[in-house]
Amino acid sequence: MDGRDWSKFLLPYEQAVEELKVKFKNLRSELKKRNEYSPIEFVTGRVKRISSILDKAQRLDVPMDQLESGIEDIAGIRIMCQFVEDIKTIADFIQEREDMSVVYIKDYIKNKKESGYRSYHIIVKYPVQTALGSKEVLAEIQIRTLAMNFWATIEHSLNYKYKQSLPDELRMRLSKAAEAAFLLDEEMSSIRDEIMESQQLFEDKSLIVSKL
Ligand code: 0O2
Repeated sequence: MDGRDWSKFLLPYEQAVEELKVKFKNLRSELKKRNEYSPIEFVTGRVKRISSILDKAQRLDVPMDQLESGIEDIAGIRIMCQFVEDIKTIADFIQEREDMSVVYIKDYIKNKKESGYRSYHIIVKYPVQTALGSKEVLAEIQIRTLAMNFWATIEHSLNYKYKQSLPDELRMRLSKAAEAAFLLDEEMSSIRDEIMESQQLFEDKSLIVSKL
């Protein structure tokens, strides 16, 4: 594929990422407007870089003509939440939606990765309406707490710097940091009711002030 073919190949994935970001952001704002608790804190998304697609295809032995089915995270959405409990709520929302269908789940919370990585991945099929008609693409939705995201973001940038071969000392420290993030999530969950109540009070107060 030359540069022009690649940009055409990525078009439906770009569209899927844009649409899915809007849909999950809307879910958050709708729940807030309904005065309900939102399990979604914020949403990001990206289309995988061509070099990363090619690296992954090589690593997983995916032929060039099977990238669409063989690489599941070309379109990637990330949903951040406050509490571990919110992850299940978001996963249930996704299961029930009629505009996407769940293909399978990778639960790196029950089974954390060797690196210490924790996150809940849902691979979905999502139809986009393109100029050439309807096209179903795969997308990976990663759901994680703010603490999991903090750890993963830092580990990702360190891995990028050290080109996947982290010095042992750093690897050990990251493993300890992953444990600390896990404990932070546990601690926050144990005072979840208290935190949610105070956030609700704070939002009610902001609403009154904005109406004045
Ligand atoms: P980018 O730059 O966003 O494309 P495997 O590596 O085979 O064990 P696989 O199938 O590649 O697992 O993992 P999966 O579940 O498809 O998830 C891939 C994405 O999950 C990664 O994308 C990261 O966003 C995230 N991820 C998975 N493992 C780790 C980890 O140990 N540390 C961090 N920080 N993130 C991880 P890319 O391709 O890395 O990133």
